Amino acid sequence: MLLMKDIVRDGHPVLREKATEVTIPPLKEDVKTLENMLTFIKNSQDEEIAEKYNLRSGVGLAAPQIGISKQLLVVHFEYDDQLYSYQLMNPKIISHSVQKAFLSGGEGCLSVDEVIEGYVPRYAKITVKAFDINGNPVKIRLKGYPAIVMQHEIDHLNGIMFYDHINKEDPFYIPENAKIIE
Ligand code: SB7
Ligand code: NI
Repeated sequence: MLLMKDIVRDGHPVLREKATEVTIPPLKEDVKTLENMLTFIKNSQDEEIAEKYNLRSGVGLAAPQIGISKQLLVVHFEYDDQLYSYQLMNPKIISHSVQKAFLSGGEGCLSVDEVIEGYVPRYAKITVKAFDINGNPVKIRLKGYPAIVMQHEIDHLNGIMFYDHINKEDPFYIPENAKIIE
């Protein structure tokens, strides 16, 4: 079972590497990693389990965050009465809107212990091509909050942290035509 001690913290070089693609069909080892990652995220959202094991709640996780430099990610959350639960291999953003969007409360990261304030502008809509846990190709269209979370996770596979997107001169700068997500 994955615990907070297994979460790699900011400053570790693995968080700045470009993760390598995994083979399709997937190796058992990579399937196991995705299963462990999803269980961790579900546990982190379960009040009792999270309290017992001192887990910080998260809506997603990328393999580099557990020290594995491979293109594997999970997201798991409910939004607008819809469940967004994905275990993805080799995800790629194949198209995106011109419009940007950002969370009014900024972002956090399980690998970053401090609160870092500022808006994190991202694409408002994205289309992602990836492989699911069975090695089947999937094409996923997301907008708003789910699109933001997916971009946060894909960034981890490219060595990018959320605060890299915060405007250095003015952390609360709002790009033109950006959508604010409450
Ligand atoms: C706020 C939080 C997340 C994504 C977008 C906005 C995910 C936090 C958990 N993670 O560190 C996953 O990488
Ligand atoms: Ni993160």
